[in-house]
Amino acid sequence: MKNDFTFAIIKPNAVKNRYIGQILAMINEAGFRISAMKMVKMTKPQAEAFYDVHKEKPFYNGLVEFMISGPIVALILKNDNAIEEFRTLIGNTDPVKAEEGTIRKIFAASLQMNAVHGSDSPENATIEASFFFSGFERFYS
Ligand code: IDP
Ligand code: MG
Repeated sequence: MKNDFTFAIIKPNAVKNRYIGQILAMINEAGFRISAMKMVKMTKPQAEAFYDVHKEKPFYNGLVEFMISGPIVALILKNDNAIEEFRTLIGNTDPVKAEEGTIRKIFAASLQMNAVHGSDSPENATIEASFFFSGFERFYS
């Protein structure tokens, strides 16, 4: 069965550049419903834990520093086939390779500062959503 939610982050560069509104508008226009949302600034241990899967990668330290450089917006988004649909909406990790009209193509500053995060599997969506939100903070209808 295809999953019905994904976990997303509006990253620090997009928050700093005042793109929250435009990105949320694109998310809504693409048919997603917001199930949970908050703006927070991660601590270094939190960012390290969130990106633990990438800890051996050469970009890990830079990524952690970037993700704690300012507030982020964390989101749980509902839609049919949410993970795949959201990854299509945001485009390739590298904005140079991302399709025209995708969120990363429009709002990314670089490969690292690529404006948004989207979960890559139902397992990771569940882990990531519960890293940021309790059941009490989620709306299920
Ligand atoms: P994804 O966000 O499209 O799933 P991942 O490979 O999971 O891409 O990488 C996580 C994040 O790490 C990316 O969104 C980007 O911010 C950063 N990143 C990935 N590859 C590089 C790189 O080669 N240089 C710098 N940052 C990178
Ligand atoms: Mg990823």
